[in-house]
Amino acid sequence: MLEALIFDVDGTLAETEEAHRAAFNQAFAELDLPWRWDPPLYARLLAVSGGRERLRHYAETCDPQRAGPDCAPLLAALHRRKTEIYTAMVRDNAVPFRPGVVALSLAARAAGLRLAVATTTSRANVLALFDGTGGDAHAWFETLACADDAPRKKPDPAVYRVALERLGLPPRSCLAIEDSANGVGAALAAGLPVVATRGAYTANDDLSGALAVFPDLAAVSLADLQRLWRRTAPHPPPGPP
Ligand code: XBP
Ligand code: MG
Repeated sequence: MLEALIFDVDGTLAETEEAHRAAFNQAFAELDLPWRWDPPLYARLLAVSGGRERLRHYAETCDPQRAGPDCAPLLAALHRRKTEIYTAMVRDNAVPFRPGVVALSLAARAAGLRLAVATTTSRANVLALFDGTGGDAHAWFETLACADDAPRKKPDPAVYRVALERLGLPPRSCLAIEDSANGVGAALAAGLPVVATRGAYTANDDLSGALAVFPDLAAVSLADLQRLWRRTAPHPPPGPP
């Protein structure tokens, strides 16, 4: 029986990456760095999960003189400030949940399914997103597995394994909902069946391995997800002849 839905956050629960991008650029300006991430560049940089890892990748590939062992304090300060800016931004100017997310979450809970989050962003960012949308979501999710809990980022399966351990469920009794190639890869590597909803920044991602790819969840019912999940459930052994 499908027992839990495990949601990714950025790009899946909400289209938050534009807010992340704005927060990165404001942090660059405040620290007098000549860095500006426009949407096409940010789309490429999103191949690297994790803001901290994304900053290091950008510094090493695009501004190597600032990279190297001595840039770690700068990158850490940048990411701390970016997170402060982002949490204030989404707390004050709500980024709404994507179409269908609220209805599906409430239907799943009403049907007795458990909900969890598995994300490479920080817990602070997830809590700020929930605050900005009115706060109800704090009660929907039984556990939030975040970057704080799993330093190795997607497509590494670590964050999904944390969510599964906290739920006390085997991967096959859950269904992951993701938006990106890294996210689908992480769920599959953790042994979970996964469905995907393409986000604004993942329109061209390779989502192979997902049971289904939807434009969003607006037209997706819990029954649809249960039908898809049942395709992956082990068939009961044949009965006596
Ligand atoms: C998306 C990410 C995050 C955000 C930035 O997370 O890769 O790194 O882009 O947030 P997911 P941080 O899709 O797994 O929710 O700066 O806090 O990493
Ligand atoms: Mg995502």
